[in-house]
Amino acid sequence: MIKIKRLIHLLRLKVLNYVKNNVLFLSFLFSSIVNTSLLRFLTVKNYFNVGPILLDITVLILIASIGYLIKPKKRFKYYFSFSIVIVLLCIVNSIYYTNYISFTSVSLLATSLQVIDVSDAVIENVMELKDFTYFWQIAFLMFIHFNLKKQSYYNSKKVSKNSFLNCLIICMLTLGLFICTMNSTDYSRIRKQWNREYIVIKFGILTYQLNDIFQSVTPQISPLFGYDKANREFREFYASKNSDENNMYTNIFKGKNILMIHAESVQNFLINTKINNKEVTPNLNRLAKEGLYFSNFYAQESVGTSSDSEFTLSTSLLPSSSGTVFVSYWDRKYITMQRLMKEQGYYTFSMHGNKGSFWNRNVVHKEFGYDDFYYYNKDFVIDDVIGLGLSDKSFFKQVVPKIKEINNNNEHFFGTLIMLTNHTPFTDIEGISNFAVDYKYSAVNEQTGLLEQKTARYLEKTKMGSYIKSVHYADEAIGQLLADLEKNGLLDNTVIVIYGDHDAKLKMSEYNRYYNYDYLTDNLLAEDDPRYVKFDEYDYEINRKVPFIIWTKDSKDNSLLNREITSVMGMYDVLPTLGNMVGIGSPYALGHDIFSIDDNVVVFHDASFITDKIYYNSQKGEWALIDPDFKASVAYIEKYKKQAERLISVSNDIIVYDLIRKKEQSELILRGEK
Ligand code: GP9
Ligand code: MN
Repeated sequence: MIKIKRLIHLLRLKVLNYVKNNVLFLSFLFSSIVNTSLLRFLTVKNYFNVGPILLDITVLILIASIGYLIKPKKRFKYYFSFSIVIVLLCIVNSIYYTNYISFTSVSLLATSLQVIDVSDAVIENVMELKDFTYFWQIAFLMFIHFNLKKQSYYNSKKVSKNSFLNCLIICMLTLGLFICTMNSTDYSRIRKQWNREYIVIKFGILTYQLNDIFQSVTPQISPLFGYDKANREFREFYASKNSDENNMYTNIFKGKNILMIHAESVQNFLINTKINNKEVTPNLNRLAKEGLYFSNFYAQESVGTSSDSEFTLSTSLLPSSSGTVFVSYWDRKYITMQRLMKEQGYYTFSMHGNKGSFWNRNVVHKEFGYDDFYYYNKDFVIDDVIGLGLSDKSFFKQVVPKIKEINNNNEHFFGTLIMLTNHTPFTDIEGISNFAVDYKYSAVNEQTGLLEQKTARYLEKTKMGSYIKSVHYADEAIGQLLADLEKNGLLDNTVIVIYGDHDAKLKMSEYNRYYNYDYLTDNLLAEDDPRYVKFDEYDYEINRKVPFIIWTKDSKDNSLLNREITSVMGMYDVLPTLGNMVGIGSPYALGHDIFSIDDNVVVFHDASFITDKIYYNSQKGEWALIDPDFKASVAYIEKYKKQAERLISVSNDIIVYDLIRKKEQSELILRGEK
């Protein structure tokens, strides 16, 4: 007992001694951690997560440890300067959060003056008193410093490599501890950095900001190398590219309003699907039946999911090979559908029920040529929240009067409505639709001899089940929108274009149950059962199709506009195809007008591709036949393999090296206009 007491006493003395000898170091550390945590508390209201505190401590000890290598008399200046940086970081982020519900990015600050039209932003409370609470750190450190000076503290100090090394060891330990708490979502989110709040909640503000610097600087550095080669290949590619010829669809929609509906995560296999004899998507089915329905259409997104699809649709280019265009390469010059429509005299707008900073849309949409971006609580009443933001039904309700006003004030409009509710994880929105996903059937009760209604547990409480309910909700929302548009006379001169932005990314096992459930045995069919539907990884890839529909009120009576197009088509074909119909086009489109090409190919971000004949997996170098009668030759595969790699490379070079802008600039110089 006495021994323990002595040990505790000794330990106390040691700690006190350590604190006495390291007052400045500890004061810096303490005040900085309080401030970075305070920022999290006041912004994302994240109180009980140890992860960000561990990482903040790691980064701060790393910074503070260098103080031990600095002469004692200059040490205060070092800690003081970093304190100012931390205080400013907290203040700037606090203000930014108040106004944009997100955190700042170096890449945005550098160009913010050109692109953020402040008058457009929701700056109701530019600054609040709470934004300045962080200043206490400066006063606190100065107070400590003057007291230490009085006690001649600095005279007794020396440069200490040992203390520095001890700090590094502690850093490794805290970092190791943090890494143990990370999951795969964390890794992917920090790499993509599109959900800034998530990163601050999980990693803390300091790691977020360091990661942001890295993400923002990489695209600036990479163009320094390889420009000449990229430029040559770019020019050669477009010099040899044939442009699509006019066809019977040319200008068919010239002068019509265009309303694009970005159908979040809606996949094509649910179109015309019935469960319990009820259609999952009755509204989409009707539109597909009455309009132009492209039934083999693929999104070509990469890690940038929704934003990549928006990018590919708008530009007919492919997503960038590293990072995402919306976050890292949004400031390059692109020929976009929005800009081209604007040049035709259209008013262009986008609307979305989530925060404007998501995917950096509040910056990118302006840059891409939308006159206005209506979003979240800037323009909508957030009266019904599901998942990430405003529910689709409430969103669409509020969208209609706005479109009406737009229609009254402009000759033509081109708008994009970005849906949100049908977003992963679909479990969050269980109960939003009463669509039954368990099998209902009648069977005779052997004891009573009477016919009974039975339910076999099919998809309820599975991811697939939640997804189907959620898609049903999205379909109802689309139905409601169309009915409201019609009521307001807004369908008379408007073309509705609906695209699924990417697949739902459900697991293969979900499909297995979906295709192979036998309600009579309440089990999955055996593989040797003749009814068994094989669904391997190739079927999975081929099944990632999303709907693409072009519909007008009277398309059902027009044989040109009332057709199913089964040729394989990709998101990059939308600009050439729809563009031809409205009288616009981009000379840099990588895709084709589907009505002018016979042997189309859809290239995915990893150089896998699909044609009407085969699906080729570039990772494995293997392919699956789509047309069972096709004899795939090496020459056929090689031709498309080369084409896929070339498209990806040219597209990525345009993005990274800003080749369209450079080409336009050199043309101006040649013409003597610059
Ligand atoms: C976010 C929404 C979803 O506002 O568009 O984006 P996603 O996660 O699908 O890329
Ligand atoms: Mn999406």
